[in-house]
Amino acid sequence: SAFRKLVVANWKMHGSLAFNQALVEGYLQGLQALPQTDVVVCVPYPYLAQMQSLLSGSRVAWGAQNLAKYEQGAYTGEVSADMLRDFGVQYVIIGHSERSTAYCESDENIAEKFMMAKRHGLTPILCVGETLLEREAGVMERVVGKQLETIIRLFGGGAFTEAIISYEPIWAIGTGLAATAEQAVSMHQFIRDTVASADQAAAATLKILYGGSVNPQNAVQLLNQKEIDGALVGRCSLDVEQFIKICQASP
Ligand code: G2H
Repeated sequence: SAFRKLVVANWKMHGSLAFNQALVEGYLQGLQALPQTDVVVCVPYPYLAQMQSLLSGSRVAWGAQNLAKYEQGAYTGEVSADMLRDFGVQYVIIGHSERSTAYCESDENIAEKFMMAKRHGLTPILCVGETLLEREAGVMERVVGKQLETIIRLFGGGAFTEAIISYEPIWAIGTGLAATAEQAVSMHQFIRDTVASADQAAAATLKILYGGSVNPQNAVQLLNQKEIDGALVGRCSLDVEQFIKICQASP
């Protein structure tokens, strides 16, 4: 598509003040030679203030890895969209499978969080994807389609305007086994078509990333596909050299 490639780091539950500072300073230095790539770093909540102080005015934006589906109230342990905005957050990962499995998030819950992000001017990075069993049974499009349809049914296809979807096949997450470019391209086309049949204009503004064991080797193939607008990178985002190589792989 016509977008600049976007590489999103998902640190998951890793980091410390000292580790993070070295890592983002490394990112900023490495990115000087790579003006063609946009970068976002999604960090654990306690480090958002650190990102705001290290990255304000730089070309790297920062994001969170989850948010509450409520505005405010008696929800112990939850963090609201307004709170994220207080720390300059622009992006938020929604519905990562590590959350939907471990914390039993339903498609409806995820849809509500997605809209909460949008209502507060945050760009949602919605994760969708199938398990290995579902792929082997040939129902991966049905599974991903249902994840998208939940949002379309509740809020309409226009909800995807300027949103980001990350296709993350669950069998590829943290396993070292990434999807092939062919598998990813085919699902990315399905995702854009599904959104387009609900809202053509919204589909044209939607970025679709690939996530799941992206590394410097497979990034070249993946990021050079026109259907793949970027990558969501877990493990390899924790190492400056590997992360910069992945950014370098984008045309
Ligand atoms: C998929 C991905 C980023 P990893 O979860 O969200 O992680 O690159 O470690 O597979």
